[in-house]
Amino acid sequence: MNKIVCFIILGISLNTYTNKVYGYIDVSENQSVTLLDNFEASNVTGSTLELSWSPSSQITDISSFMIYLDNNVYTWAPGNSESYLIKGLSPERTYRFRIRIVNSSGTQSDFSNPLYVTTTATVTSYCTTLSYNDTYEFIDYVGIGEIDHVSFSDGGYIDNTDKVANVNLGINSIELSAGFSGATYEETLAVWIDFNQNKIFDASEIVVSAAVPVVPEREDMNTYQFLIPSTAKLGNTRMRVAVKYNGVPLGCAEDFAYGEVEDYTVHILPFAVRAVDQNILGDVVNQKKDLPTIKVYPNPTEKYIHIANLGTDKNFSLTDISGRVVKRGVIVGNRIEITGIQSGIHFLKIRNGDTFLSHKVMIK
Ligand SMILES: [Ca+2]
Ligand SMILES: [Ca+2]
Repeated sequence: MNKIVCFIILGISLNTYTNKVYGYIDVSENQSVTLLDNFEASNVTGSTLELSWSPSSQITDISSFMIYLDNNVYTWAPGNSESYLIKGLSPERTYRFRIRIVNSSGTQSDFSNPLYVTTTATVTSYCTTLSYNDTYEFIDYVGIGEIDHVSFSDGGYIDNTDKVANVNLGINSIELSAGFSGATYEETLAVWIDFNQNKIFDASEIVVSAAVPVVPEREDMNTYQFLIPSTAKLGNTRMRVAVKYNGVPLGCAEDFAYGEVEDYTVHILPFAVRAVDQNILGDVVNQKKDLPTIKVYPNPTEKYIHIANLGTDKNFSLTDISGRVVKRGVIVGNRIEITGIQSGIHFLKIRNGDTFLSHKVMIK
């Protein structure tokens, strides 16, 4: 099919760049011309490959390269570049790459000849992804299982895989917070867990994708529940957390302008047999290890939640029935003031290192 929608011939000489430039032209591949010399792929893996080319012998005024993956723009590369690392690909799949050249006045060239590349069968390492700028917004809290990690800007990406959380097949929860150095912005949080341990975060492994709620006083931490399917492989695997300004983060395919990416390890265990118990003070929803003697009272309550047998001061968070964290901090004086918190069922989580207790509390 020869489909030329429109074109604008900008030059006079048949041998100049401007003569090759078309205004937003849609041409079939058999009309495409070779605009790049030595356009080829190397270092092909199951999820990445490197495109490279030599400076065009036909075009001299190059502002940038528009790299197309199949029919979509994958990225823009600077005009002085001669290679680009393509990330976030799937194993054993053939991709088509084409490039258009953009000149200094913004006009786009025709497509280059297509380059077809097939990725390998296996992926040997996790993809890298980062934000270029984590000055204004970043991840400042990740809480899951034994992980209770407060941070600030970490340079766009940080490998926290030395931090390990035990999780179970079935329903789990994670607490996340985006931090800001000044004004707050519209952010989206996303979490992936590599359930099948193939070192690829695919769409079925997104466990959280949510806009950061805009709430007063930067109390922007939320608890998100998610399901680890019974098909997930047991053992250690990677969890990736990302926060991104003005858009949904992608697990591998992009580096982006504003936000942060943090990687952790989760240790997936079989389905949990949860200790649901009734004591005189309320329902113990989940209790681990060395916190069996802690008592929470009264229940219902209206001004303070008292905690008996606490021992040393411990971290807590209080979430409402929708999962929003309404208060968090350190328990001081064996009580938590709840004045001003809306009435209703809440969940008090008390942390002490790698142990925690969740307790259902009715606030009057
Ligand atoms: Ca951080
Ligand atoms: Ca995977």
